[in-house]
Amino acid sequence: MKRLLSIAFAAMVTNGTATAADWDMPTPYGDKTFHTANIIEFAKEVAEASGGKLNITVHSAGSLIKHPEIKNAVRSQQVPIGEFFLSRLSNEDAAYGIDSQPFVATSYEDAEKLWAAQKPVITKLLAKQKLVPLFSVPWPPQGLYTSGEIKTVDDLKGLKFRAYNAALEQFAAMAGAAPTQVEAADIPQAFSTGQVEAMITSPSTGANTKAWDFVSHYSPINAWVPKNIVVVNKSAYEALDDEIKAVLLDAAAKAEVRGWDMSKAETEAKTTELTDNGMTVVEPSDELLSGLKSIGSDMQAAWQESASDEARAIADSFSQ
Ligand code: PCA
Repeated sequence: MKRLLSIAFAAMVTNGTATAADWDMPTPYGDKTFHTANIIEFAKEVAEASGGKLNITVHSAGSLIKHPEIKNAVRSQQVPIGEFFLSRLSNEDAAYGIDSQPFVATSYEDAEKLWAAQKPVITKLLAKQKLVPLFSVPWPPQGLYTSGEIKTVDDLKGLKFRAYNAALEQFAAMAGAAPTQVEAADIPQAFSTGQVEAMITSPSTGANTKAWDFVSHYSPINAWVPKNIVVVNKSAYEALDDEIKAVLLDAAAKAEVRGWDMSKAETEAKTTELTDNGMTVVEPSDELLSGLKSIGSDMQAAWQESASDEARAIADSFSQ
């Protein structure tokens, strides 16, 4: 008994308290990104509300784990928690990718409705991998960055195009452009070395990567509203005391609300930043939009054919 007690005491001394946990949290995007700022705030709230019993250290910009490996790192318990771009998992199930399908959900209102339909489905899918979703936050609606104005889909032909997931790669290819996958952190280099010459992303990522150094025009085509997600490993979560579990879930719920608000505020603020730095913001012509939408409906038809029943159920409940 005496020996057991002294072991317990040693554990208390090394950990501060017997139940304290220190979690490393890899995230893909840089510190200037509002998603990262939101997560840092989340970590701070968890540390405060748990009285220092759960300390989350955020490792941003892929510094601990590279973006494509974050999900599996959480799954394999290499790290207990992490953030990634949700639709990157579309190769596992189309349910993960519906927010990145062109012209399905194009406003925050749509995105909220889509998330309500998507959340229960992906929660079940993630549970099979022993992952628990904590919160998900959208990027501002996605727009088009080019040198010179794009008036029709034909103007995109042959452009070396930066993509960040399979859906965008497909969309760019169907528009006649030549897509290449590039992480957000590598955008400036990809443009400066001529690897890419155009992209679709949010005003946030455009402004954070100083798009004005490489392209002259931004067109808010508002093609989709994709999301990041924060997930925790089930075993790591279950190892927490009930009181700390509640702290984590409460901070997560707050981070989701705060993140959506931050995203909405960014749309205008970051578009203004593009203009302030000399970019021309042009509303897309009807011809461009209808051309892009028609590619979107072809993609949607193909998506429906290959999607799982669960994924199709999301689309059905969203369109009601
Ligand atoms: N920014 C991220 C994903 C979507 C967005 O707006 C990126 O460009 O990689």
